[in-house]
Amino acid sequence: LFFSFIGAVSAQSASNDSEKVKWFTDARFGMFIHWGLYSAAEGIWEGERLRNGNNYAEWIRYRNRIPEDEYVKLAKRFDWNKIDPEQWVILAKKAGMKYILITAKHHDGIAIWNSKVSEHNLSKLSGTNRDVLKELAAACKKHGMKLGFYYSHWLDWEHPDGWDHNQEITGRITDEQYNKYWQGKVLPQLRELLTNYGDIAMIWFDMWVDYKTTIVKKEQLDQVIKLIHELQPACLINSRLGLPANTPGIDFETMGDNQLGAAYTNHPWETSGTIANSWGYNALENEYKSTSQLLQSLIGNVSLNGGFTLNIGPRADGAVPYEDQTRLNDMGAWLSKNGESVYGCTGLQLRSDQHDWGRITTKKLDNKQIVYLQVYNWPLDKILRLTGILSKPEKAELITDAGKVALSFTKSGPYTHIQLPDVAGDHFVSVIALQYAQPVELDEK
Ligand code: FUL
Repeated sequence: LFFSFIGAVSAQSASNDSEKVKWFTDARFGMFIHWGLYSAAEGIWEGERLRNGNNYAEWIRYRNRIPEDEYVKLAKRFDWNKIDPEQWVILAKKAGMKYILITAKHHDGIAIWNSKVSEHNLSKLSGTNRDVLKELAAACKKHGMKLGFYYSHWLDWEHPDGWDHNQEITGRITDEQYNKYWQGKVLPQLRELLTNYGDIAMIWFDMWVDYKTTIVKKEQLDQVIKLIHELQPACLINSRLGLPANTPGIDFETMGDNQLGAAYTNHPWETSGTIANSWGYNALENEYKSTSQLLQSLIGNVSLNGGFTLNIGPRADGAVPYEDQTRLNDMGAWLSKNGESVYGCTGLQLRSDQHDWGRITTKKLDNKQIVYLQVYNWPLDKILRLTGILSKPEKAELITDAGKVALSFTKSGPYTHIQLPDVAGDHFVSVIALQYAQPVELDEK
């Protein structure tokens, strides 16, 4: 009796867990927003660009050793007449994104909402009654967009008992001091975030390291998980809390910054990526990824069972850089045409990814299976060679601006050869949908 009871409980919770995360694994594409006090510095401090290291403009306080009293003055540069969070939501929607994730508190320690827990918040510092998260939550609700919060739990360069990995700003602190920060800021701020803004889809914590190698204690992480489960049981938690993806309480894995998937992974995961180098607005940015590159990051991850959270770094007045907007609009146009090959899709676990023309995504539809060939390179000889699927498709169709166009194909053993028209289906990535009567049989040899 005892054992069967245990079995029943764990089977139950496993299925609940996959139910809980299903919207996320179906969504595949979301918007990250890095916006905080640092946005007003724009990556430059007193005529000097970011000192050493990467180009992360949201790190300027740390990198350029900006004293607290100077840093908080940046709040005066926020133009509340212009700031309009609904514009971010409209842009995300147009881009085909299914959720928004915003930096509620980044490493600088400054909450961007009207936090009662700490005076170090943007509303207070910039002298407004407005609460950007209230407005963003209302706009998300209005437009049917899921909302999640980034929260820097590990690093906090404002709090006297907070942590900085090199111990240069907050100094050497003891476990007891750190626990004061945890109990006095982290937990109460999370409580605010999960109480005052309606349904929160996820809290995205940020720590690249395992808790074992730093000051955070497992017990403290457990307190966080417990609090979230108590306040909003449906809210997802990412692995950067400091625990591996398969730990109970961790709903999905977050890869390294801009680190795309390398192999098919069964548990839910995502990569967060930038359009240029920085996450926060950087006026000196000059290396932008192309729309094709960003689409390939999204598709490549989906083909390995992952998702993609693409960042924008608005300025202090809320404006989204033109380069970000154009890419998002182009991705949205592509998704409105080819979205069926991304949303709700995963990849095929072929023996090896032998295809030089692109990637494969797939989904089950009733009893059928659709396999999407994501063609990055349109073959010059107009024959697309697919290897590794033994089943014969019922039909092959190219998705074009004018709708789906039937293609002829030949089948022999593990090879499916598809005859292509002269003109590609899309100038970024062309999608060919192969429909199979049953789940496909793969070539295991
Ligand atoms: C990193 C942070 O240090 C960066 O500033 C940025 O927020 C990125 C998404 O995660 O770990």
